[in-house]
Amino acid sequence: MAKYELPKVPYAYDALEPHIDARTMEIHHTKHHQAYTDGLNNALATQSPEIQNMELTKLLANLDKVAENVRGAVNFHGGGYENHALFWNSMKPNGGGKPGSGILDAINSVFGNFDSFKEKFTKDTIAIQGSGWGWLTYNPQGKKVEFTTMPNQTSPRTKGLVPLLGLDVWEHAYYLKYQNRRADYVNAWWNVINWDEVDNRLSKAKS
Ligand code: MN3
Repeated sequence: MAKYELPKVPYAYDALEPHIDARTMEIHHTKHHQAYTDGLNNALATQSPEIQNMELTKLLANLDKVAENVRGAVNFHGGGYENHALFWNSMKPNGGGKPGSGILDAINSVFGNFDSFKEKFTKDTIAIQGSGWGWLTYNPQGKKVEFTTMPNQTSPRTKGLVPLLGLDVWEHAYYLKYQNRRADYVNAWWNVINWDEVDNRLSKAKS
């Protein structure tokens, strides 16, 4: 059984230059994302058809259903699989700027205004210790967006949150171009965000 395949990146590896360089994109996708894909398939291979056939988003939100001996692997590789698929699709060449009305209203109602949100996301994501992600999520309980950081590849879904926009701050995401300058990478990333995609995710999460 090899249910999961490496998802496509919807633009060329050099399309996000100069903000994210082609070599980083290529290695990040073909090596790192591939490794999460393989790791997820391997972990699920030992599980029942019921678990194997469960939607990944559901699986990540219900890790207690997975046998204990592979739970950590499904958390890590399953999170890594979905996080990266979301990541590629939430970027585009000539992206950035301010988001459209739906997501902007949601951001404004929680953070006051877009600049305050951007400042918090930037500051708290740069401050992540070790490897992890900064996330704008939708909380279906509170019916509002929220910012959270997650360690390693753990999905926001494990906390009942729907991921809307995530930034990977593992060193593999930026070290070739930015070396130790994580802040420069985070600041550059705002220029490639695909806000239409983020807005679509919010609409879906609310419906
Ligand atoms: Mn990564």
